[in-house]
Amino acid sequence: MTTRDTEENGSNSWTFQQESFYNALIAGDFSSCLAVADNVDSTSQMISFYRQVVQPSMYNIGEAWMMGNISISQEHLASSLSGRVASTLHARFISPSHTKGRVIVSGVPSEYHELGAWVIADALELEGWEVRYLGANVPVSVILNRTMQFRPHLLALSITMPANIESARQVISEIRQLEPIAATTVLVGGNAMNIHQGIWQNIGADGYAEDIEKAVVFTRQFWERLPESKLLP
Ligand code: B12
Repeated sequence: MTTRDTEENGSNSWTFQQESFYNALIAGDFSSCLAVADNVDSTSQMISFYRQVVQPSMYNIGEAWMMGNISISQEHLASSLSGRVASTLHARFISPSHTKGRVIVSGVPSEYHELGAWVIADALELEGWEVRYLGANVPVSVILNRTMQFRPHLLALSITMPANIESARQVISEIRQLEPIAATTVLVGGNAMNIHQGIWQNIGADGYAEDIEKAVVFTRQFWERLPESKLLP
């Protein structure tokens, strides 16, 4: 399968690649994962690849694990392989120029799911944002300290487990009480936000995006509409 096939045949090709990628994950075969990722030759394709290939493959891994069709070790291996693929793709496209503002991307406390936040961070970096990616299961104090020091235009929080929605609420509430960073725009996303539609407003966030494609659209619009007074320093 070539990139040209992908462009000409649209979603059918992604479907084909998703099957190949899923099978490679199940087999624990990094080379075959990379062979699928080799079809990605632009940053916009990378975003589609995460949304149409990696994300559904990992969701299917979750289903297979829940049904008892694969072992916990296969699920761990699949996460690790997806992360290694993401590192490879990021290195392929990384550009050091920052044409947009600063963003912190972080998992909330007790949140061990990392891949969603990771690919959002990579996508925003390639969009020109100056990114600080904090990882998974980040304590409230670390998110607050980093936000105080880095003064991001945007704080992007990832929440997969519904049980961690309260962690997100706490992070946002503490941000709002710290005068220098109280007005930081907070964008949330992740499985828990997708299941509980609309809860992002209830926990005090300023925005929500369902997936990597919508997150990129949100951040582009946010940056275009940001008043000049907020661009400095
Ligand atoms: C891999 C995995 C794990 C790995 C994670 C390893 C790692 N390093 O990340 C490990 C083994 C740690 C794990 C642990 C657990 N897991 Co788990 N896990 C998964 C699995 C299979 C894949 C997750 C993934 O990588 N998805 C791929 C990414 C790309 O998708 P995504 O996270 O949804 O991200 C996209 C969007 O949501 C959005 N997004 C994400 N973050 C953000 C942030 C912002 C700002 C924005 C705008 C958008 C955004 O954009 C992303 C890209 O499009 C899912 C299955 C599933 N359906 O999600 C289960 C799943 C999430 N896990 C589940 C469970 C139950 C658990 C455990 C409780 C299991 C246990 N008994 O220990 C623990 C909980 C740990 C914890 N406290 O966090 C359940 C959750 C059910 C629920 N709704 O409550 C799921 C759905 C599996 C299932 N079918 O039952 N898990």
